[in-house]
Amino acid sequence: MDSARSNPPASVSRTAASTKIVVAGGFGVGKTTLVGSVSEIVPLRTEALVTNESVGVDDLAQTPAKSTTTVAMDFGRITLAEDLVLYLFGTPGQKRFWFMWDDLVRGAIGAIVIVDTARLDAAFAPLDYFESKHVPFIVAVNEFEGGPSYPLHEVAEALALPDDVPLITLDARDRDSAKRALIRITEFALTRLATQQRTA
Ligand SMILES: Nc1nc2c(ncn2[C@@H]2O[C@H](COP(=O)(O)OP(=O)(O)OP(=O)(O)O)[C@@H](O)[C@H]2O)c(=O)[nH]1
Ligand SMILES: [Mg+2]
Repeated sequence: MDSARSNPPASVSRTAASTKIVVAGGFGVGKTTLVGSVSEIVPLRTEALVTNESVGVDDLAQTPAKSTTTVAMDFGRITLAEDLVLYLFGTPGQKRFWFMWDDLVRGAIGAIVIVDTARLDAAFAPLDYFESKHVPFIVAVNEFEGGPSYPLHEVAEALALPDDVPLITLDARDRDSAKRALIRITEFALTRLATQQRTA
């Protein structure tokens, strides 16, 4: 762990506003990886081994290399600007743990829905979820090496994304890339909030 991750500037922690962002998506799309790559504190993880009991319960066919899975949540923190701290909550991806999403989403200003182009269909349920909850979200295509690569407009079409939903690419393992995604959702959510307040 480097010192920048463990020691955020003291002035920031005393004066900054804080807000909550949810990192969501289907099984194994890179949610835990993203929270871990940007967090300036050691992220809290609730990983359990993927065991033989998972066979037939979880969709493991497309993720044979995956040995652990999130069973409750990931938690991390990043100071986006001197006056803005984000608390990051990563959801579990497996359907049997989705009952926890309502608790994780409560109070969040926005969400990043991560998608893997090899398993685009896994994105529909998370997208429907955030639409139904009226939580602003962006969609981030996690570019796995060797995975199918499509132009973003084709991904948007395949996912039937509304025109106003931002769609970006991402490498969940890369801190700068993950940070750009967080900046995007934060700007998007704050703009939405401002629009709602103007029209209320
Ligand atoms: N090649 C590549 N591998 C990645 C990338 N992001 C994540 N991975 C790998 O993909 C696997 C799944 O990542 P996780 O971060 O555990 O996925 P998750 O969405 O949290 O999974 P669940 O919590 O089980 O739903 C891990 O082995 C990661 O190292 C990426 O951008 N490229
Ligand atoms: Mg996870």
